[in-house]
Amino acid sequence: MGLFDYLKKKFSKNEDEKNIKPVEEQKVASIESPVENSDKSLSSSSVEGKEKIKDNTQEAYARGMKKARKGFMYRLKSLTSIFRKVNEEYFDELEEILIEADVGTELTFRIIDEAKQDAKVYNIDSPEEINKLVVEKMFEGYAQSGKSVSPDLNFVNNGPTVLLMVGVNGGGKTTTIAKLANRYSKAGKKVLLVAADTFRAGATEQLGVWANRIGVDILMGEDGCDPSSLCYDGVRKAVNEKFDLVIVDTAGRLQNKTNLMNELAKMRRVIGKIIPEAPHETFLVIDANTGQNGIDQAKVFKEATPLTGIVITKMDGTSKGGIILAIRDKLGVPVRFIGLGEGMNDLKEFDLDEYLYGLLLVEEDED
Ligand SMILES: Nc1nc2c(ncn2[C@@H]2O[C@H](COP(=O)(O)OP(=O)(O)O)[C@@H](O)[C@H]2O)c(=O)[nH]1
Ligand SMILES: [Mg+2]
Repeated sequence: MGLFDYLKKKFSKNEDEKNIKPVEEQKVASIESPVENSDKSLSSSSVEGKEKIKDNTQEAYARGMKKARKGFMYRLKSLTSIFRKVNEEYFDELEEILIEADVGTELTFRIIDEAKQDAKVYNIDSPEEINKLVVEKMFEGYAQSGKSVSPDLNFVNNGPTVLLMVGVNGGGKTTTIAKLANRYSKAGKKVLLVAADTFRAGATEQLGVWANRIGVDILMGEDGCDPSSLCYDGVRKAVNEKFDLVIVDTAGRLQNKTNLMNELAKMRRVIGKIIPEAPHETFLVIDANTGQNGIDQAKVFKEATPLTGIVITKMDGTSKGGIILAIRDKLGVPVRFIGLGEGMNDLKEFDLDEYLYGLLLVEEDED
């Protein structure tokens, strides 16, 4: 079964789920845990509750990826009405659409070259068929390079789990921390926030407002105080007071890689003095609108500190849905969560199938 058929089948509302093969058997869907798995981490145990979460997720992806869909799938479709057969010009247009969707030049050239070869070898000249082929190639690569990492946080059994959030200013770190804190506190976890972005004036207050609103604890220092000592105090407090999750906000200074590296290394060191395995998770937050520039930033962070996951924010605000592919291609770090809007519930676990459906197949909003 091809990608499109698989997705249509999986997401069609009235479909009897038993007819759908398990995800592992599907060509593209061989990565990351499906939505069903992710529900386990939340408190909802009833079938009805699970259905609700699933619907919310699907709806959030469909809504949040509208711009990306218009920037990609609608353009692909419009090509098919201009060309009746594929030719060199068709491939040029296709290449432009992929590059503008931020799939990345290298990956785009690779995909287009392969598609041209296939078109020749198998004698395919229908634009629709070539489009399908290209889309399948885009995501086959993702599926193959993706290890089966669960997007949900890996909680440790004993003591608090520590999550360090890094990324440039304005990317959405603080907002994402609030969304994660909200998610896990609702699921019954005792959450502590550490406002270790002490560099930017007002950053501490911003996190404080969120903590208050969500109803979780926060440890704050003075503006300009040493972020590492705040981390130390935060993790010690979390151990003593039996918190389940500590989320550490950090400053996003990128001007000087050595400084960034030193600062993050120091934070990790002091956290490790209290819990040797911590931080258990380090997420890099990337704004989907930053395109290739965002990928370059990500490389700097990856060199500065070990990363266990990426959070892509503001997917709702971009017509460039391909950044997910470029990230996987360039960084090899799994995307764990995706920001699909400003609301507290608009942060979802990254699910390739939901993402693809949102990018390729939702049709009701064609205006
Ligand atoms: N539309 C949209 N806006 C977001 C999303 N995530 C964050 N933002 C906005 O991005 C802006 C910067 O976020 P902030 O968390 O302060 O970034 P930080 O400097 O990295 O901590 C804020 O206005 C957020 O509301 C998202 O997924 N969608
Ligand atoms: Mg911030």
